[in-house]
Amino acid sequence: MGIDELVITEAITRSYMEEFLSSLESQVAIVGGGPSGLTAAYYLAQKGVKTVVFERHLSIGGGMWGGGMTFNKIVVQPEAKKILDMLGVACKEFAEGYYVADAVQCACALGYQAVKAGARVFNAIAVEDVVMREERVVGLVLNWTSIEMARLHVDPLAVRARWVVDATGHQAEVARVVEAKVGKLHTPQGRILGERAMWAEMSERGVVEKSVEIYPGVYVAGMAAITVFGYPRMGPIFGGMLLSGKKVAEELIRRLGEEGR
Ligand code: 48F
Repeated sequence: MGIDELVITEAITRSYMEEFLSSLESQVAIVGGGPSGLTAAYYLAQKGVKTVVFERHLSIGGGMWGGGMTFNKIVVQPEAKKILDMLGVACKEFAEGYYVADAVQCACALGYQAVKAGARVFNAIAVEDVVMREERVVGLVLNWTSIEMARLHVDPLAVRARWVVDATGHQAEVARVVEAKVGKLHTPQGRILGERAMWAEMSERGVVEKSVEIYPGVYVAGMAAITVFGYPRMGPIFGGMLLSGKKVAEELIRRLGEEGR
């Protein structure tokens, strides 16, 4: 049997389009496939929540691959180690309360487990805006990263989601769009405060605490939460990222459950 290029092309195009069409409406749309976004996706999908992740880059994993200064190891605390154990990532105790894991293994495991659990990841797609109805975000505006990079004047497309998670990292891109469009976030300060200088302990606590709804329909996770709430950065300790994603997933599972009642 020969190999037909047209069959390959049709297989890719049809399969992709089928999945894209079935992702036009989801329960949770996560912007950013870094550690916080992927952890949220994993926990949501595991509970059967229809979850989609949009990632600007070709590769998921965000800032995890390079550990600290490209020494590709990450550090996590005991609570977050439990998540890595569950994902099948090997952790080694370095000192009391500090575990070291391989950054590449972590990034691969997170992506693999999230997709295996049922999350649909669309890479090479950038979120450039939100869709709103009255005072609530109800969807995302998307375009190909390649179009963004080439600065082509091409209109985007839109998807709908009951909940959006801003897991875009240091830039808090979705929060910035919402702030720019509506003028005021539903946070105590009403605006993005910006990330402060490094203080790992305070930041690791803050990132979980501040992984909350910042505007109707929008949650923040990971470094985006730090940026919105003006907390310090923490460097290559990743426990807070994983715990933040888990917290947002649990919160959304609860809220979707309440809505379904
Ligand atoms: O930056 P990133 O890894 O965010 P995170 O999950 O984790 C932060 C840590 O990696 C590290 C740290 C903790 O120790 O300080 O920085 O908070 O992943 C964010 C992902 O979002 C993508 C981006 O390419 C990256 O993979 N992203 C950002 N903006 C957009 C986006 C956008 N507008 N559309 C789609 N993807």
